[in-house]
Amino acid sequence: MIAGNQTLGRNLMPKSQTTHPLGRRARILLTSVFGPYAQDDEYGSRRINPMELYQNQVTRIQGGFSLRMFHPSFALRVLQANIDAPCTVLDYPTLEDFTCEIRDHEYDIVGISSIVPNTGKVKEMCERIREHRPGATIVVGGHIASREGLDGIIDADHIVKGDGISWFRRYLGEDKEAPVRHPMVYSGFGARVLGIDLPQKPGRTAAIMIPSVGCPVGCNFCSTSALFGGKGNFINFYETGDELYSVMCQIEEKLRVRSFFVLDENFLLHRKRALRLLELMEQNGKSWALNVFSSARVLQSYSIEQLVGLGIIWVWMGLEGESSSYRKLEDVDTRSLVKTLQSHGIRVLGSSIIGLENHTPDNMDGIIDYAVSHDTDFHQFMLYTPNPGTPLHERHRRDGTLLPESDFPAADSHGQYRFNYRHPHIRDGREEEFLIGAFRRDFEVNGPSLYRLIRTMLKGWQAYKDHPDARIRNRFAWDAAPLKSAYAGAVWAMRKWYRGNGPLHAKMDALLQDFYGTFGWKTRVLAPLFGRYALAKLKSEEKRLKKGWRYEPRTLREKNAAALALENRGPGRFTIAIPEVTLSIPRPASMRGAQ
Ligand code: B12
Ligand code: SF4
Repeated sequence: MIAGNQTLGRNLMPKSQTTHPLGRRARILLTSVFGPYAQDDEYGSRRINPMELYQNQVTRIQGGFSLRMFHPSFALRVLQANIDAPCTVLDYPTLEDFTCEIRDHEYDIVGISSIVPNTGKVKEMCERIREHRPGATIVVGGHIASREGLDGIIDADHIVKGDGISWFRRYLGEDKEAPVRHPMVYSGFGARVLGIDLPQKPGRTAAIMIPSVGCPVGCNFCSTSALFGGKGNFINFYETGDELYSVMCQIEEKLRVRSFFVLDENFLLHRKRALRLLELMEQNGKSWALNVFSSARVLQSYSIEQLVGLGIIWVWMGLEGESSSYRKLEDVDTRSLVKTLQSHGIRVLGSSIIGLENHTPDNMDGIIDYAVSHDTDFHQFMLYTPNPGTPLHERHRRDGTLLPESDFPAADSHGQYRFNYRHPHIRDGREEEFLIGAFRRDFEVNGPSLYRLIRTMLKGWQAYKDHPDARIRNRFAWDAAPLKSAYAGAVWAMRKWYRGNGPLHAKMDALLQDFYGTFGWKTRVLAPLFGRYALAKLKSEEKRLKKGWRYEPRTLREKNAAALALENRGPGRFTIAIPEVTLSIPRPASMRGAQ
């Protein structure tokens, strides 16, 4: 086990009492911070910091073309799945929901998961717990725990840095060495694009799969790596390809999925495990699709046959910036890598940083052009931000270049607005202009991400529809199913939308012709039918956005079996969706640090 998991906190318990007196009989509430999120308020919500991935930091200026979607808070599900005590999850509550929950229901422990920008919300939640449920122990975890002096800002009993599974097991007197149980949870909900709500059909939404947390690569700015011990460290939940395969089979069966969102910063870095998984998929004819994060260097170390064989359909890859000195990018021609991946149907989300040490107002144009020239399906731009706990933060702290909270609140330090430090070359808030400029140029030159995504999917279908291996062929057929009708209609609508924009109209037109050439008369008939509907929806979505419409996640409430058993005895409890959360794997997965 790596460093971390230490209990800091204001009311440090003496060592002899580091187990809760009720042990596994303690009633636990695990909660995310409260919403609404996409609005400016005194608790730290910000209009430009919605609880969404794409709209927040990827397609934020793409208007009605932006992919809108929420993700459940995975940490809460992972923790709940590994707690035997009665445990309720409250995800994305309003402040009122949260207050009612702690006031009207008995809890012995309230655990809050948060990131640093949401400190103000955690502070408020702790105060409400003290007021309405004074006997409860407050435990706070997640990235917020890296914030210095947190115990002086919030009134919590325990601030847990690092892995919460082992912390909770120890605290509740449960078996610390037991295999990690994986939660059964879909990766997203509420997906919407062009103003159309996408149905959550069984078999089309991906399930979440979390093989490990942390990352041994240890880039200087990376919170994910830092929280779990930094360079050389990570925590593996599943060591072998066999274990992963077993977990995936069980998720496939229970959730009826065939695609997985692998939330592991370096799933492919663990080569032996990934290749064993490939072997098992081949032996058992599994045509799964995987969405992964990967560094460019690691991706390049696999052959395209291996990537396609593993079912990689989507990859999140750090491009960081031209001439950045990150080892993960050494000797990689990222532009040609992106092109190759796309030609095999693999969608790429490229991630670039604005504001590296060598970025200046004078070279910014070139830097943005370079990023845009990748023509990735999606492009995230983020400000170079020293987050607490990272080596970059420590360097700025030593240099005295961090801005104090009074000048720059943590709530604004979310990477989509301003620097939280004095940059050597970029001053006067110009970073915001550069950031928005990067998004805009990517959108104007390359077109909507939806168009690019569909283009890549079509390439994949064209390349693999006649592949000799049925396992591969099946996956591409599954992936391409919406292309012939709905997606062709989306291209038809986008082509109409861009009729006054020569270059983009030409791109959409070429893609539509490619569709017609590939799928023939049926698609020629269906595309305008779907297309007219999509165009009308897009127009009304644009109007709605102009009027200031905001998208917020609905509140999710989930109980484990022990909590449900309690519910059944007590009167007046509200009804709650019951997920299957526990899943043991055949062989114990030890949790250990990296070599
Ligand atoms: C999924 C995700 C999201 C999702 C969902 C967020 C959610 N509600 O869960 C979305 C897309 C909405 C999102 C948004 C943002 N995110 Co985000 N996100 C992630 C991501 C990719 C994965 C988090 C995850 O689920 N990991 C898997 C779980 C199992 O790991 P974990 O959360 O670390 O949990 C473990 C421990 O931390 C601990 N733990 C966690 N909670 C608790 C609670 C208790 C009580 C205990 C005891 C322990 C504990 O135990 C868990 C098991 O080991 C991380 C990067 C990463 N790879 O970790 C960034 C990350 C968490 N996000 C980050 C940021 C900055 C943001 C945004 C501000 C981004 C922005 N501008 O683009 C917004 C904030 C939106 C808002 N209004 O709050 C930062 C946080 C940095 C920091 N120092 O605080 C991260 C680390 C990415 C980064 N930049 O480095 N995010
Ligand atoms: S490779 Fe990615 S996840 Fe790993 S340390 Fe670097 S930025 Fe973080």
